[in-house]
Amino acid sequence: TQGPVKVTVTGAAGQIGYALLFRIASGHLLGPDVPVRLSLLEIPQAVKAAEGTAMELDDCAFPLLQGIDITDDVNTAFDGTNVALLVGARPRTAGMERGDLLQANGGIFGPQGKAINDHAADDVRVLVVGNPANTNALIAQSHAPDVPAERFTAMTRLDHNRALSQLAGKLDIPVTAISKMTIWGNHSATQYPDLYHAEVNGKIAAEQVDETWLRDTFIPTVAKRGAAIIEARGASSAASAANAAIDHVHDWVNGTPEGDWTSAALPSDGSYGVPEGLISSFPAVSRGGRWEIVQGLTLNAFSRERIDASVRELGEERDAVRQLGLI
Ligand code: NAX
Repeated sequence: TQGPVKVTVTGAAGQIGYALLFRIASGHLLGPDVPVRLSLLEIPQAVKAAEGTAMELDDCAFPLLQGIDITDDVNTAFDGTNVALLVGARPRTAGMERGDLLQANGGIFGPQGKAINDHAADDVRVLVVGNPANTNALIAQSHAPDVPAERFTAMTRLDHNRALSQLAGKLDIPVTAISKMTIWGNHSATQYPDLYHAEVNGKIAAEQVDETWLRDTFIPTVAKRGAAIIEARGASSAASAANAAIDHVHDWVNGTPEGDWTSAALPSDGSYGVPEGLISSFPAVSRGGRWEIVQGLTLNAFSRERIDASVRELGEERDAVRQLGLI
């Protein structure tokens, strides 16, 4: 291939950025023989901190890292970018209404979508991590009419990995014994981690745990894990979020293993009754550098109800950003 792959990370001076950049530069994002060039986007007040992180990246002398650009200009940041990790977002602060939150994020993800549209490489792939991730991805995508819609994705891989870990702990098995885990819907408390298709050593996971545990412990533990981390650490998930972003892009570029799938929030094509265009989490495989939604799964009444509830929330978020003129 010609030249390094350009990876843009927004919110580069934040805590996820700090956990993410070193793994990108060491080859975990794209592969151990793929040179990378990093582009760090920050707000002006945080550029200096990003420069500090870049000094540390230099000091690692990573063989694959071919350069680091740091900017507060969105057009520069996405110029020629192949992989865009949209991490920086406006967090909800005390007294902030949902409309204010969506508005503030619209002000970030709209211009970033436009800059990606106008300046990124033709093969650009976008992963939105910053919350509300699914709807921020929708906002960015709606400002990038020239980029295929399928290139805009949002992260539910952390939820997926949390679900693997919780199930493995419950059954006292290694995570490698589990396949076909799915997170459906929104990256929010309404998300639905599905054990009716997940398998443990080839057998349906739901049949190996009791239903009370599945419904009253497993699902809420996975869905509320972010809050539990904040409670324990005094800060939100950072290294695990960075790890999940690495997993998502790695699988998107390099493919998912045969006989298994993962979870990713992808623009719906109407599969499983999810309205077309909503960026919702699905069971997904990656083949030839493209995500495909796993087809043909049968949903029981419980799963149907849970998925519908989460998708309804996504629809409400879309209506809200539409009303605010953000998409
Ligand atoms: P931090 O507050 O540590 O870092 C965010 C960084 O973004 C800051 O350095 C800030 O200056 C920068 N930023 C803000 N606006 C920007 C803009 N317009 N352009 C460029 N940079 C900008 O947050 P961190 O813990 O790193 O989390 C980042 C985001 O990830 C948050 O929105 C958080 O809610 C979200 N998360 C998403 C997860 C997921 O599974 N999808 C899990 C982890 C995390 O909670």
